[in-house]
Amino acid sequence: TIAGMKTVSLIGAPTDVGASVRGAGMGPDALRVAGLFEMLRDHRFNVIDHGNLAGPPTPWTEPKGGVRHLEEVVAWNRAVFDRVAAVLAAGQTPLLMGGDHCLAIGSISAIARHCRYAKKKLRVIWLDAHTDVNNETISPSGNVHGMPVSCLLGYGPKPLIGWSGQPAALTPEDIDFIGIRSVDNDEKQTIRRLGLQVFDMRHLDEHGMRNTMIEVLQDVDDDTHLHVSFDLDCLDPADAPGVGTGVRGGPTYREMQLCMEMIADTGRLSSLDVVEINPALDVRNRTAELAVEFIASLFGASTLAR
Ligand code: 4U7
Ligand code: MN
Ligand code: MN
Ligand code: MN
Repeated sequence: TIAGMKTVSLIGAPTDVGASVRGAGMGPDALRVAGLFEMLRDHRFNVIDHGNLAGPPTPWTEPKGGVRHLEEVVAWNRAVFDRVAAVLAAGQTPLLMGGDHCLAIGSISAIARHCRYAKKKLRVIWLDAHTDVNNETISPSGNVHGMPVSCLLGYGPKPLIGWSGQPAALTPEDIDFIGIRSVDNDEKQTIRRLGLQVFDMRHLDEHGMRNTMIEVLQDVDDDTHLHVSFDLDCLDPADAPGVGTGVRGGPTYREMQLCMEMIADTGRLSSLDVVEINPALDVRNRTAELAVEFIASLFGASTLAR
C-alpha cells in the first residue's frame, strides 16, 4: 500500500518534447483507456483525474547547444512542477502520466522541495533500460529525455537545474537504477565518477530481483518519501512494444511484478512517474495495459491481498 492511503491525483502531461521519436504525448490517454482510474478506484483509493496539463507543441527542430527543444522542455516541466507541488501541498499522492521522461525534472524537483519542507528523506527508484544521465555536452542525441537524472543531480542545461530550491534536487545516494542495459560511453564515466547505484541487467541475472530489491530498499524507513520513476522501456520490448527507445533483454514480467510488490510492501510509496508509453508504436494498447497492471502492484494489489 502507499503511505497513508491518501488520494491519488492523476496528472496528464501529453508531450513528446524531450524525445526525437513522436508519439509519447498520447501516453496519458492510453493509460486512461487502459483503465488506470478505475483500477485505482477498485482498489479503494480516492482518485482524482486532473486532466491534461497544457504546454507548447513539439517543434521538431535540431538540437541547439546540445539540447533539443529547450524552451518547450522548460515550459512543460514548469507546468508539471507547479501541479505536482500543488498536489503534494494538498496532501495527495501525485501520479504523473507522461509524456516522455524529461518530465521527471519537474516532477522530482517539486517532490524534492516538498521533502525538504516536510523533513522527509527522498529516495528515488529509477526503473529504466537507460540511466538518463546525459547532459548537453555528452548527449549523442540532444534529447532531454536522456538527461533528467543529470538535471536533478545539478549537472544539466542551466534552465533545467536548481528547481527544487537547491543546486541539486538529488544526491547520488538518493537514487537507485534498476533494469539498466543501455548506457552511452560518456554516461559510464559519469556513473563511475558520481558512484551512482546502477543495478544493471547483469546484476539482476546474477543476484535476482529479490536480493536486488532487498539491497535497494534496506534503508527505507518511516521518514522516507519513496518516489518511483517508471520508464516503460525498462520492460522487455516483447512485453511492452509501445516505447520509442526499446532495448531487448529486459526483466521478465514476473521479475518486474516482484519489484513492484516489494516496493509496495514498504508502505512508503508516495509519488510516481509513468513515462515513455508510445501508443503510436504499440499493439492494441498492450503497453498501457501492462503499465496499469504494474501500477496496481505498486499500489499494493498482490495476488492474495484483500
Ligand atoms: B529514456 C539515449 F543515446 N541514451 O540520450 C539518449 F541511446 O527516457 C537514449 O530512458 C535515451 O527513454 C533514452 O538519447 C531516454 C541514446
Ligand atoms: Mn528508457
Ligand atoms: Mn528514461
Ligand atoms: Mn524511451
